[in-house]
Amino acid sequence: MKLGLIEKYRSRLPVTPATPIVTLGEGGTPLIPADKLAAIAGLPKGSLFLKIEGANPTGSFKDRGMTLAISKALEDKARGVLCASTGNTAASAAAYAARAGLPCVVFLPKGNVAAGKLAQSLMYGARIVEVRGNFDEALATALAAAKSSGYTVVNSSNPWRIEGQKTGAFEIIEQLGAPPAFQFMPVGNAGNITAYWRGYRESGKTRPRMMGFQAAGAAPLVLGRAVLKPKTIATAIRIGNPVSREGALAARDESGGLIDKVTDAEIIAAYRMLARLEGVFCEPSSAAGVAGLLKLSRARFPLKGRIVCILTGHGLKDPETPLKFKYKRKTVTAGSRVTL
Ligand code: AN7
Repeated sequence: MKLGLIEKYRSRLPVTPATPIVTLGEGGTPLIPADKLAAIAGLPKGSLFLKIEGANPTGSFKDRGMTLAISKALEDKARGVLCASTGNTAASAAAYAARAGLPCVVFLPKGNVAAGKLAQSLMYGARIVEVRGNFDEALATALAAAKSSGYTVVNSSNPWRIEGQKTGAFEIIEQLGAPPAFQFMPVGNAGNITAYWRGYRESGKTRPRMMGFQAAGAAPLVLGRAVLKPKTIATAIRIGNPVSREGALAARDESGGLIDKVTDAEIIAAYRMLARLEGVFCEPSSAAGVAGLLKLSRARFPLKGRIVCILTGHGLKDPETPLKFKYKRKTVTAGSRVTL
């Protein structure tokens, strides 16, 4: 039987014997080498790895924080849980709330949530509030609704979310036998880069340089100011005013890393390369870190040592984006001769 990550890392997480554990067997995701991508980035064989967070129970890294946030909400006798989300937090909250028997309300930016994520929230039985506006506006709407409602907010402003997500760093250290030299990852609300940095710091060994990448049309941390109308094909990171801004900047500065931006074209190129060259189908936002790695390698940024890219969500979350591309395909009559 696969234990969830709370049981695995109990001594390093804020739980007590009285905490009711709500788990779907999250964590323990694969870390696999990506030698073809490494060659394209001019890196030696065996130096580049992908952390497949799409292998979590609801298909994204959000499950790491949600197992803890929902367990704590249950322990605290919350009436229910709510969140605003670009889709993955909502899907994860809805699943863990269903398992806990807690009502769940999700506030979604109308028209900008990938189909698979919306399908998940519907299936898990969450109440769905579609907000005419972007994620940042949906979050403000959700927080106003939460006030004196008895509902616990499970956005990454919830401290348990970050605590749970830090376990990604613990796993990578176990899988490599040591921390990597660099970690590349997408940045939206900046909870994940904050959480990984905490995990690496708590592990008390050498630490990677944290390399975060935002979409060029939604890059508040690169510009140094909020973006009122964020725009990107990578809807998961279509966020103009990150909640964990300070955490992300600290991760960058304390690790000697950087937070940069990548264009939609660069994101899509990396997204397609991952699938075609490595057999790894992630969602577009997840490819932002790899797009950043390719961008830096083109600019001859000095990269040395082992590099991990966090692929935050599964490609099947968003079945619509791939269908926009042109592919060669043909239709034949059954029984007709097809030459290969
Ligand atoms: C696939 O679900 O913000 O920088 O509301 O779904 O920790 O926000 C999702 C974010 C990267 C960015 N990759 O992580 C939400 C939400 C995927 C994501 C991010 C998200 P953070």
